Amino acid sequence: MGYRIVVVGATGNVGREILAILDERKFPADEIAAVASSRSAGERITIGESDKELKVRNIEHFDWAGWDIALFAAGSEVSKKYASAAAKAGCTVIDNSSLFRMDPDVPLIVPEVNPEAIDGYKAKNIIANPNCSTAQMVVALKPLHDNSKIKRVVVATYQAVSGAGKSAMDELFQQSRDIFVGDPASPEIFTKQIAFNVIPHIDSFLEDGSTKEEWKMVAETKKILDPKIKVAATCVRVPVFVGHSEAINIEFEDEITAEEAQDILRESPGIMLVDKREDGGYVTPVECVGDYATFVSRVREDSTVDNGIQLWCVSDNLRKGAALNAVQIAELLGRRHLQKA
Ligand code: 11C
Repeated sequence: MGYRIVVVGATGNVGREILAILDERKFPADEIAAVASSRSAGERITIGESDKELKVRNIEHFDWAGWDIALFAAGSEVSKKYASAAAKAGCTVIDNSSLFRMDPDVPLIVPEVNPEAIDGYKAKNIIANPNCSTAQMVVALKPLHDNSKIKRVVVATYQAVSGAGKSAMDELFQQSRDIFVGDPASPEIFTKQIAFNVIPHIDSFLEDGSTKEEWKMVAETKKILDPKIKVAATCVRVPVFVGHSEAINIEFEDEITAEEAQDILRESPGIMLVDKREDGGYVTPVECVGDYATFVSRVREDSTVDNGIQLWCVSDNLRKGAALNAVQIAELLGRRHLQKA
């Protein structure tokens, strides 16, 4: 007997990836319900590259009773409206939005980093999935932190437009084409031209001059990995369709060489070290698309601080940053709590 799984936001960027990954990893599902807003209800969607199809069901009339796990990937508003009802009906919610992440009764999980924290999910029957830029960073930081405590992290992100949804991908495509043929590029989703440009602004501005995306990297890293770690983040949108990149500068309590850091990262779960110190001997976002790994390259010592290491980290933001992590949480939940005979 397998699980009865609901995917909410099944027609979106992350929802489609969740369906593909459930299929790729042969998640033991007896039934999968693809659920979305009334606008998409009735559409037929294919699962990944397969010829399997699902008919999209309307969330407004969906009965959560009898379903084991719901993976929500439709944004905070939809989670706010439906996630608690689903959880109360006995369907464990794995939520991709930022809505529950800082709730002390909701575990925020990256399975390679803090799997044991999932045991607290019963308080609300909800588990939160972190922001994509946090997920890949904590995968890279965790094994290094286990070796020597991290005091401070300074990170600059280079985030793909798919993090902002399908229409943002369309905007990059359209603007690139417009500029190429000499037409003006008109920003709609982004505040400035994104084609052939970079924008140092993701999510809303906070009073201290930082953005919500930057705040998420700080607060989520503390909740997932260690509240003592100080994080300074600058989050930047770049004209890349899929794959977030991060330049990460880490300060440790104890001395660590670049070679030791490479050896640790090479052996760590979820990480692929590609660090040849030669032309092309590193990973770029286009190479990580469709992959599960968090790629780490350019590991080197930072001689401007005591015990400093710098590295480059790239991952598919729709996969490890969202859909894959959510499916891994479902797998972890199955192993630790919801065993099926
Ligand atoms: C972006 N990181 O790249 C965002 C997308 O809190 O789940 C995910 C937002 C979130 O725009």
